[in-house]
Amino acid sequence: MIPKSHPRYESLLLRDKIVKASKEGYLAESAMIAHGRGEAFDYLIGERTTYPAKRAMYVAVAAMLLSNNPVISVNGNATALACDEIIELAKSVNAKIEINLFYRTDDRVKIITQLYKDHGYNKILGSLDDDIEYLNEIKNSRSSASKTGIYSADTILIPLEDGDRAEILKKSGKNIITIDLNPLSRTSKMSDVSIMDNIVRAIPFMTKIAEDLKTQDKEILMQLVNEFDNEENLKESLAQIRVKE
Ligand code: PTJ
Repeated sequence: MIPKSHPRYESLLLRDKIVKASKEGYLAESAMIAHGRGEAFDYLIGERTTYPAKRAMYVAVAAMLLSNNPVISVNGNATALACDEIIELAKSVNAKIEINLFYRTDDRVKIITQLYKDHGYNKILGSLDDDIEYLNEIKNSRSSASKTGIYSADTILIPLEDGDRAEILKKSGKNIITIDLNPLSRTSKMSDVSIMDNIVRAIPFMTKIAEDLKTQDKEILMQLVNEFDNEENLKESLAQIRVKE
């Protein structure tokens, strides 16, 4: 038990979730390295949601609400840290959820499928019995996608995504949104909307934004999306990294 008074309480809680998920057998072997990298960037931005991240979240939610087939892609880390919150966001923007693993194994897919069921979500795509197609006709697991999900999606939210996979998705012509604490990652640079924030803060905030944007006219959502410049926003995100003594 971590005492609530511990100065690193929130951060240690997330580490605990990652350790638990690793013991449950559904994380990639390198998941803790990825988590540690995220943690370091979060530390450098003061573990807060910055203004450029908020702006990107408004644009991301608007884009999802405007899409015909938005999909939230989930991997081991995203599930360990924000399973319930992802389900909430999916409901709120009417998006599908698809298991999309960089290090895909049947065992991991099985455990993650069951986990979402245990959390009340039975419609997960990318499971073992789903209809799988290959993006850009590349026949390997990196480009596999559910026929009714990522394969036919127009907008995909890919939190904590590896650069290779992001590149394949981008090349297939999809509108890509990422949540990635590293504004210098290939995924952040390649995406159409990059949210430099911790997934545990970003996803619930996006659900709140969705409740607001759902009441707005379509023109306002389109304006948000059209006026957004991801490159500029990433520069502003990077400038949020300040080393204070
Ligand atoms: O479950 P799998 O097989 O799909 O594998 C998942 C990982 C994350 C291991 C895989 O996609 C991977 O290797 O990813 P990368 O290349 O390490 O990229 C993950 C990115 O997520 C890095 O840029 C991290 O800084 C960032 N990141 C880590 N934790 C968080 C985060 N971003 C937001 N919130 C976090 N909590």
